[in-house]
Amino acid sequence: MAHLLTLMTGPQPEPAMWLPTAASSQAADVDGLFHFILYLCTFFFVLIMALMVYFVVKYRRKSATQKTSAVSGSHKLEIAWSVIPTLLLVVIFFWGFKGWMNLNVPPEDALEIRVLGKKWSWEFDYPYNGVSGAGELVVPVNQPVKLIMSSQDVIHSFYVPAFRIKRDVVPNRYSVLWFNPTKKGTFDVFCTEYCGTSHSQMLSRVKVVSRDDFKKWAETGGGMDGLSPVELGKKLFSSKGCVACHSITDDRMAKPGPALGKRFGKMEEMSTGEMVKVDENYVRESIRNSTAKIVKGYAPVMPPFPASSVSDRQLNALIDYIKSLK
Ligand code: HEC
Ligand SMILES: [Cu+2]
Repeated sequence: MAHLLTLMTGPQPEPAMWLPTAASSQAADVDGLFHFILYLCTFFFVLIMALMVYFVVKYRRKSATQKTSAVSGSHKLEIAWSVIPTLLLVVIFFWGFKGWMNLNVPPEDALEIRVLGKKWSWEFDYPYNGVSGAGELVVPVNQPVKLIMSSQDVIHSFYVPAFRIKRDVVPNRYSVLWFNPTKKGTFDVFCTEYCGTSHSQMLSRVKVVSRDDFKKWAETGGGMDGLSPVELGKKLFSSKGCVACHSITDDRMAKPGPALGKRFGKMEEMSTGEMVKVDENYVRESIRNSTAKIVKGYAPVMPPFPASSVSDRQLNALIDYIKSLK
C-alpha cells in the first residue's frame, strides 16, 4: 500500500502516472488511447455506481405491504444507452486500428536488425562488418529500426515497455516489429512468453545513442574490439546467454547448469561414470558440442554453440574467462 502511494504520488516519469517513460514515436499514440479508455471506464464506473447507490436508497421498500410500482419502457433512454456506447466503441476501434496499422508497416528507410530469441537470451545481428551476436540492441536516436525476429527453440516474446512494442518470436518463421526511438538512454527488454526455468532472466537492453556514437560502436565490432581475452569472455558470457544457466561462483545455485567458478582444472564425473578433467579441450567440447559429454546430475539442455554462433576467437575468450573464475 505504501509502495502504491509512493508510486502514485512520487516523482512521475512523463507522460503520466504509472507508465514507463515514452521513448518512441509510437508511444504517444498508444498512451493516448490507453488513457482515453482508462478515463472513460473510470467515468462510467463512478457514474453507474453512484446512480446505483442513489437509487437503492431512494427506491427502497419502505414497508412490508408496499407494492412494486409499475414501470413502463422509455424509448429515449434506450436509444441513448445504445447509441452513446456504440459511438464510443467505434472511436476506440478506429483509434486502435490506426495504431495497429502503424505498428505493422515499418518505414522504407528503417535500419534492419535481426533478433534471435533462445533459451534464455536475445541475440542481435547487424548488417555491418561482423557485428553479430550482440547481447544488447544498440541503435541511433531518431532512426526507424525494423526488427526481423525468430526463435532458435520455443516461443518467446520481445517486449520493450518504453517503446510500447511487443511481439511473439516464433521458431521456423519471422515476425517483424519496428520502432523509432526518440530519446537517448537505456531501456529494458523483456521476454513476455513463459519459456522455461530461466525465463525471468531472459533480459536485455536497448541502448539509444547519438548517430556518431552508433557509428563508432559499429566500427569497433559492437564495442568488442580492444578488450583483453578475459574481458571479452566476460562480455560474451552474458551476451551469449551463458549467464542464464551458469553461475560464476562455486556455490550450487538453482540454475539449470553447473556453477563454473573454481571449476577449471578439477575432475568432473560424467553421467556415464567416467571422470574427466576440466581443461581447455573439455570446455571447448562442452561449448561446441554440448551433448557429447553430460555432467552427472544435469539434464542435456545446453544448446550447442557452433562456429556460426561463437567464433574461434570468442571461444578462446570464453575459455580464458572460465579459467579466470578462481
Ligand atoms: C540452456 C542452459 C545453458 C546455456 C544457455 C549454456 N549452458 Fe553450459 N551447461 C548447461 C548444462 C545443463 C550443463 C551440464 C550438462 C552438460 O554437460 O551438457 C552445461 C555444461 C557446461 C560446461 C561443462 C561444465 C562442467 O562442470 O563440466 C561448460 C564449460 C559450459 N556449460 C559452458 C557454457 C558456456 C560458455 C555457455 C555460453 C556460451 C553455456 N554453457 C550456455 C546449460 C547451459
Ligand atoms: Cu523467452
